[in-house]
Amino acid sequence: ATKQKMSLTKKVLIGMGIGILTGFLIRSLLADVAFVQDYIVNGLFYVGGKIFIATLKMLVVPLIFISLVCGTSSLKDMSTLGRLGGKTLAFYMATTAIAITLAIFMANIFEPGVGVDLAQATTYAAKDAPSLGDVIINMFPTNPINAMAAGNTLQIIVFAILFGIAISASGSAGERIAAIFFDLNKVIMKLVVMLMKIAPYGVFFLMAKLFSEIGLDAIWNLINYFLVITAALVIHAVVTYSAFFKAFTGLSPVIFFKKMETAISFAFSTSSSNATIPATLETTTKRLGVNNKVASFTVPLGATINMDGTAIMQGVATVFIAQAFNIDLTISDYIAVILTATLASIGTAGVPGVGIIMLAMVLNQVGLPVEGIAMLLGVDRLVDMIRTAVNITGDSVVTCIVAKSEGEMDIDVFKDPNAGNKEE
Ligand code: DAS
Repeated sequence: ATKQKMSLTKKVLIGMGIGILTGFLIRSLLADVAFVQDYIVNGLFYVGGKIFIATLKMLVVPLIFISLVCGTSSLKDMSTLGRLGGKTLAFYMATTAIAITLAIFMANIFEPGVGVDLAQATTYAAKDAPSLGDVIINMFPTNPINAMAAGNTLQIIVFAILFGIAISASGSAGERIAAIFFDLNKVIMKLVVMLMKIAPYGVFFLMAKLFSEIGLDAIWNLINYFLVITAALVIHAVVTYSAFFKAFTGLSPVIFFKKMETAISFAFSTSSSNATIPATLETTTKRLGVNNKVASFTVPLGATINMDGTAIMQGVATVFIAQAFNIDLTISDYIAVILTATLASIGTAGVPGVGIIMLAMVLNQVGLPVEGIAMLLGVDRLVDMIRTAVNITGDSVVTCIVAKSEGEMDIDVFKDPNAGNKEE
């Protein structure tokens, strides 16, 4: 029988596993071998990982613009877009609110911050929260090319939607342009698949470099904090998402999670929702059967404004810092935390470490000392990987729910275990 081609997912998982192992071995056996540090860790691994991230980011702007113009121009009418947008925002906000409430609840039960040594609480420069008005005004690009050059995802989304609507209202001229964007979308998605072939190696380099530097000692002195966050992230992903997925699509969450493996491992190893957009878009359309007219809107939007994993980190971190500094939070403080964390996530893109920057805004809002963040930085690199994986999983769950409710999900593709693995 022809040797069954090992799926990309398997290769990526193997690349991740070997990378983590290699990192540990180098850290424990070769930490002081200059050659290894200079030419392997800071040479090969560093360069390889950076190139992998760059190839993913290179695709993000053209992919969002082309797929969203393509998707919006094929929407029948404006009311569809309004309905799509309304459902998407409602589910994104609902899952984030549940996430942060779960986090606050668990942090109050397990009290990870009680009795923590405040020695490491040094200074931390905090940025102030954008007002709702600013966030909404900043969504409209004054110069769309500049928005693309700056990678301002929300502005690209707004311009692409408006441009797509104009195409669908421009008669034959619009049809000709729409056909061009349809072809462009096929090409850019082919480019995504081509570049995903280097993923097993890219993921290996990222993990090997990270784990040859970061030790688990960073976790030990924050083990309670790390465990409470990880538990909340896993519960939210497995329980909340499975319940929502089953309740609103009627389909199997097990198949969903199985097909999400590649995108989840991309998010885990890049710690960037934005860089994972190509993988999330390819997974939701090719493997889960979501029509591009829905995914092209919900996936980039979700990568930017929907960060359930980040909200969970912020919920636990806020309670942890309050406990560490012996400050009691009132119910209205918690409500302020939930609102600020949700609002802060809208104004910031999905890039590594953005959650910590937003955490400072949340702490400021409730008058908690931002110095507390300095205590959490040591373990944040690892937490960022797990919470980013939850962020994009939440984006994909809502994408499927909205698509299914619009009749824009191909159930045969969803149920086909090999969907997306076949070379087109
Ligand atoms: N790394 C961010 C993301 O890409 C999440 C975070 O920093 O909290 O989703």
